[in-house]
Amino acid sequence: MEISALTRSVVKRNHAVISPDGYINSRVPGWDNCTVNVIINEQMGANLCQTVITLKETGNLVGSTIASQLFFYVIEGGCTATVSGEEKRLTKGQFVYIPIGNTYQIEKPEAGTQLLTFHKVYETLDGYAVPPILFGDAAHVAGPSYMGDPALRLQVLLPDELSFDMAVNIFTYDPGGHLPLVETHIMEHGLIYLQGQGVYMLDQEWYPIKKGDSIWMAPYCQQWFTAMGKEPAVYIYYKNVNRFPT
Ligand code: UGY
Ligand code: MN
Repeated sequence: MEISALTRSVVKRNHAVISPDGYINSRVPGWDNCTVNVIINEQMGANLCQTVITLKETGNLVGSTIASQLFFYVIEGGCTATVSGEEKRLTKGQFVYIPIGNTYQIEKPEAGTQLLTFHKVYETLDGYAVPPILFGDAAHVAGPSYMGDPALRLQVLLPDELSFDMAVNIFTYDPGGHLPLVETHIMEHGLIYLQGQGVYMLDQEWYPIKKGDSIWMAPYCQQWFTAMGKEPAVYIYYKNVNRFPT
């Protein structure tokens, strides 16, 4: 018999591993007929919010972006997204970036639709306009090798432009592939595994990780990952970028 007092989830000062076995649902005003799990939030010391939303067939998300920009990514299934009047059907691997100052509706989901969101308070930059609404498809984003290692591939989903203060990337590691160095950096991450498994080192502690798990890494949380198993390990991650280090 499994012992319900055990979990792989941990929440520490500068990192967290959240596995789905610890999920407790939140009710979010405007997000109806769905299950919302708030994975990362300022309550844990983070400067971003990450949620996973599982929609019923009647699921309907309505809202507007005010201080925070919002990024929706379809993990499973499909739905219709309308952003300030622009409507598109989104399926697995597709996404929409919603800058501040817009209204949105997500509706008509397929059964079993699961969405990922990243939210970040937008920091304006003198001389640059707020970025535009952006619909995209990860399947159409190139994945060049990372730092010259063909076992690692990085897809950059949002434009590499100064008007954007957040990046969302998909990192794919072939089995045995690993980060070429222990990263020690000011940027913060939120991520969720879309596929595979491996071992993550966070702040000199070691964690087994697999599909469905999420991780928060605070600024300067040291990080390294190696993929294990028979299929590539894939995670989609958030990173704050392009602003002056105050
Ligand atoms: O972009 C990054 O900082 C990325 N290489 N970090 C990570 O995957 N933990
Ligand atoms: Mn990093």
